[in-house]
Amino acid sequence: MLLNRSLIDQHNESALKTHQLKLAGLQNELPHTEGIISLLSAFQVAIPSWALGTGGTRFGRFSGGGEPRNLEEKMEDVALLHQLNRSSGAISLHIPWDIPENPKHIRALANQYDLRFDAVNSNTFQDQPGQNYSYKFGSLQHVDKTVRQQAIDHNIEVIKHGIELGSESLTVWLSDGSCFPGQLNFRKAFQRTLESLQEIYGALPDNWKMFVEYKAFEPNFYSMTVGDWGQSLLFANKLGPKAFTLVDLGHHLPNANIEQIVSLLLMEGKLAGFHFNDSKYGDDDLTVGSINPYQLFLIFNELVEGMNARGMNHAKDLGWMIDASHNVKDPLEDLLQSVEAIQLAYAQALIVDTPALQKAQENNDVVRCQEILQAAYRTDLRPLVAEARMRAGGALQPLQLFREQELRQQLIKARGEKAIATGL
Ligand SMILES: [Mn+2]
Repeated sequence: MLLNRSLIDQHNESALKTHQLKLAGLQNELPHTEGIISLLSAFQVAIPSWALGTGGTRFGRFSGGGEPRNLEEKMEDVALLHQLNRSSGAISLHIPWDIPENPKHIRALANQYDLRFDAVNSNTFQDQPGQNYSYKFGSLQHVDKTVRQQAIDHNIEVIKHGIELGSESLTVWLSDGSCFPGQLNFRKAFQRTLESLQEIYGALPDNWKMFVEYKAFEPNFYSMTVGDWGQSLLFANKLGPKAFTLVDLGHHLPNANIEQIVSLLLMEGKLAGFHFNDSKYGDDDLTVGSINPYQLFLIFNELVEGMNARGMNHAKDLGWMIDASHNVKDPLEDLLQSVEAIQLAYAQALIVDTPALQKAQENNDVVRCQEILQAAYRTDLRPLVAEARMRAGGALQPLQLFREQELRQQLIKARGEKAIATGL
């Protein structure tokens, strides 16, 4: 279901006067607003295929109705988001939850919706029906070579699906690890995982990247074999130039300095990109920017500074993906909020007075450093983000338009109250 173009125009027309007043204020205050608007327009965030239905916890799941029932409907939802905000022009698939049975048709549909396929994600953290060997004690690290081979073959299969869709990266997140001291020989688990990853790496096409995602704990609670950025970087360095470390914001121990991790990975040319979300306690998978928007800004500040230092293209050289779970919100509303939060943090980072900050740093002027960062963070850039969206053909206020047009009710009408997204 797509929105009639004229409804977006009408919405923009009705909100235009107020918007222009706010925008003019910013244009007076800030230099280079045009440059920022064009960077914002180019910046696209991939929507994960697993985040379009209602998520849940191990205690329960409370469905919201009108969920996409198959890959085509998931793409339809992403297309709707992209139509509203013009910044969700990519989808990240999870295999086997969303196997493209007819890749030609899926590719044509993506073209029609102006979507591209971002990283494909493998899954060796669950057993699938009909699977020969269990991943109960790990996959790529498993003591039994036949289990490892099954996991390797699955990852190669995922690469093949990705090739058919025009994807150019594979994200590997492993739940491998141990729950109790003594359960695992850490060194052997690392070596086996490395050997398995090397086989998968060997199946990557030349223009592909492998993203090695880390996570501090859960589902294993004593050790994770790719538990932090150091371990991920070890793997990435040993694998070769096509392997990178993927940062999922929720995969750290509490209070980790993620912005520093990002800065150093960028310096080493080993940052893959992001899984955006937010958390209060652990891997909560909450809406990015909902708990700690200042941290998100600080991360983007390091990203912008670090990417500029390496002459990188902000939009294309890293992977920008959301990885969240929507347990109590409408998934589409949550994703609109997520993309807006990311765009805002990016915009705030773009207005940081970097030369002044660097000078203050060299002079040990700690007070000035804080003032410079917080001046950017406390500037309300929502009108600038809205302007970029409108110029690209989107809505000034996507969330408002989503509600005004009762889009969820329409989806429920089309798909039913009890529709459940595949994989959930
Ligand atoms: Mn993730």
